[in-house]
This record gives sequence, structure tokens and C-alpha cells, in this order.
Amino acid sequence: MRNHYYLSLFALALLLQNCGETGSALMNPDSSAGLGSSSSVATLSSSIDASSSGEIQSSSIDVSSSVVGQSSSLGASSSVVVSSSSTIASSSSVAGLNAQVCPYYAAQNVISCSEGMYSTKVIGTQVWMAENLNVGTLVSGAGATANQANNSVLEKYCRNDIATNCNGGMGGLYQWAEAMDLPASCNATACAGLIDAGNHRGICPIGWHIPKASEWVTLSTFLNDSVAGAKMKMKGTGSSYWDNSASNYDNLSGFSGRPTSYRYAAGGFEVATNYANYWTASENPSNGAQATHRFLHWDEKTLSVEFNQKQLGLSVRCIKNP
Ligand SMILES: [Ca+2]
Repeated sequence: MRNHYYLSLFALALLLQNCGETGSALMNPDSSAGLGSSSSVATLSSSIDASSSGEIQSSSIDVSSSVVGQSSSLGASSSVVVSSSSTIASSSSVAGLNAQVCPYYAAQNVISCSEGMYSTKVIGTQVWMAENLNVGTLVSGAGATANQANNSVLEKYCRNDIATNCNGGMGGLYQWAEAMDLPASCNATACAGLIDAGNHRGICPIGWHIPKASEWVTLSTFLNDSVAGAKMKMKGTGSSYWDNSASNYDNLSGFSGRPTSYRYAAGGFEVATNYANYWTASENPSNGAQATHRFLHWDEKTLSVEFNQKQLGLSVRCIKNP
């Protein structure tokens, strides 16, 4: 929220400079409890970041509804205010809780975010994060009702509620709606109308998005389905990697899939040596309480797929917008 606030201030300052203005009203996102209000601020930041980099992002940006002036022309308006929630387009019901730009250094295969650097990897035509996303405020996942239910805060679980268990590329664990940056109610019901059919950014940084089920299929196909999982599993030694008895992994793809545990839908955590679980941006079309996830298992060579409860806490890998 703090980064978000500063980004918004920075964005507004840029805007005012362009307009030759010296002052106007800004709704402090921290003072507003409403999803819609913070959403509009994030949308403003996103639109400016996108235009200043010359790269238009497709995720839920609606400039016309986020900037309201006395004139419909931004350059000619004498005051710029961030709108309240009434004019926000339906696509911006996304809260924008991680509206940051993380510069991408292709030669070094990294992106640099406020929370740290992530390694990345070009695999076929796609650019993937090679570590799990690790943003948000640690919340407990121990109890059955310990859901990521605060729509104004980006929440994450770490295995056994220990913050350092999210370090070292392991990343946070997120319920589906949190990963998608949608209201927590979307864990229980279909929210198809809120999902960007193009690139749904979710809690990924600007320019990246939660991979659709079809993008995981592209990855698995490129790596050869029968051995894709083996090629995606991080090779290493010791208890922080795959079960020592597992031999069917080589990480030839550089995806560097880590065994990261997951949070059970009913609370509590799986041990950290058996699975890597990744959300997709795709719901189960016949069960709104479920979404598609892909997973690696210590004893399998494939990248498996199934529908499962959105209340699970799973890892997130972001993929760069094509
Ligand atoms: Ca939340």
C-alpha cells in the first residue's frame, strides 16, 4: 500500500507538471477503505506508467474513467481529481494492489521490483519469472477461517506462517482471488466478468500477468508434455529442494520450479518437499469455486493440471505480456 501510495503521488506529480498546475485534490488511497477508490488511483498510476514507457499495457486500464477534469481533454483541464468509485469501468474492479513497474533487464534475465529482484527465463516464445512472486503482507493461514479476505491489502501466506519461508525464491502463497487481485468473494463464486480476457495482471507487476491456462499449455507443449515437469524442476541438494530420493528432474528449461508447500483450503500447510503448485487465471467453467492450477510433483515428470478449490494457497508465477 505504501509503494502504491508513492507511485500514485509520483504519477499525479507528473500529471500536474504536464498540465502546468500547482495543486489539486488527491484522494489519499490509504484513507479510503473502499475497493473502488484505491482502484481508481492505481489505474491512474498505471496509465501514466504505461504511457511514459511507450508501452501500452492491456490490463484493465481505462483512462477516461480514472481521470476526471473540468474538461474532457486531459491537457486542457484546469483541475485533475481522482474519481470516486461511481465511474469506474467494470474491469477496474481489480484493486491494483501491486501496481508497480519492475524494470526488465533482458540481458541479465532479471526484473527489479521494490521487494527485490526476480530471475526470469525465456522459454520458447514466453518470458517467465524463474522464481515465485513474493509480494504482500504476511497473514496467518493456519486456521480454517484464515482467508485472505481484506480487499484493501495484498496478503500472502508463508509456509507455517514463518516469513522467511517465503524467501529464496519460494515466494508467497495466495488464494486464487488474491492472486487475481479480485474481491475475496471470487473464491466462492464465478467471477468471469472480472477477468481480463487478454492479459489479467492480478498481483503481477505492470507489464506482466497471471498466466492463462492456455499459456501453461504452450509451455508444456514446448518442453514436450511427457517430460515437461522434469525439465521445470529446480535441481539442487538439501531439504530446501525436491525430495532427495527424486531423480526425475534436471531443470533443463530454466523454469526452476521449487517445492513450496501450499496452504490447505481448510487451513494449515503441506510439507515443502512434494509439490509446486501454480495458479492460472482460468476458472473452472462449471464450478465457480474452482480454478485451474498446474503442478509439479516430486515423483512425476509431467506438468500436471487440475481444477481445485480457489481457497487453496498456491504459488504465483508471472509471465511477461507478449
Ligand atoms: Ca487481500
